[in-house]
Amino acid sequence: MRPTITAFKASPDRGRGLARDMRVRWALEEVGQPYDVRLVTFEEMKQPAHMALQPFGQIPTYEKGGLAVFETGAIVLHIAEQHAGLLPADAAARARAIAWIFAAVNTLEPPIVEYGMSFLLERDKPWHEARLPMLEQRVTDRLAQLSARLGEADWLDGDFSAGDLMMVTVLQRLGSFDLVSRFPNLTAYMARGAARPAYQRAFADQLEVFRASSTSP
Ligand code: GTB
Repeated sequence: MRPTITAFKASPDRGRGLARDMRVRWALEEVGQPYDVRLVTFEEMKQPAHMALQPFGQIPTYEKGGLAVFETGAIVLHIAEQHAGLLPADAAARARAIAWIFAAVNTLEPPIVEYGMSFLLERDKPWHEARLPMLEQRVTDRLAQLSARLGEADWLDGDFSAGDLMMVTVLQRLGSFDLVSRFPNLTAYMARGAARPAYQRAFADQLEVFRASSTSP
């Protein structure tokens, strides 16, 4: 049975791979699991049918058989547990890879999203300029720590794992800002992730959805 995920019918990122369904698509491609996509509008995401799957009215969701999962960290972990390829077999290495999933969504993503959202939502506020250095410092501190841990390694802990997949997609949220470029090893790490064939297939698929949505009447 193929799982079904949800994604934006017309992604505000214009197909740049920044919407979070990208993480789920990439994970499914890595493990070779074909899937279906149900595209939803912002309005549909707030309707009871979707809210039953995702209590916060967001994408993505994952459904297979009678199971429905929300939150990208949980979805990617579920996929990694159901298929070989995204988590090591060794129990200790597996626990460490799972720790990187949580680090991505719990330690890196909050300051990165807050920094990005400050430009979208607070630019016209009188205190925006004063607050920005603090937000930038919070992100830079985490990037410096991540950079120090990664060092010259290809991936965060041994082979590529679901932890790397989540971390790369979280770092991509900084794409239009000049912060990751201060850390050449993180820039190379992101490029290694994006060069993976599974990433490329996932990216092409989500871009195709955007192209179709912008040409349809
Ligand atoms: N913690 C949840 C998870 O990881 O699954 C967060 C899910 C989430 O934020 N979903 C967003 C959403 O549904 C889409 S990805 N938002 C609609 C809403 O809340 O009403 C976030 C996103 C949106 C747009 C861009 N962009 O344009 O660049 C990037 C990322």
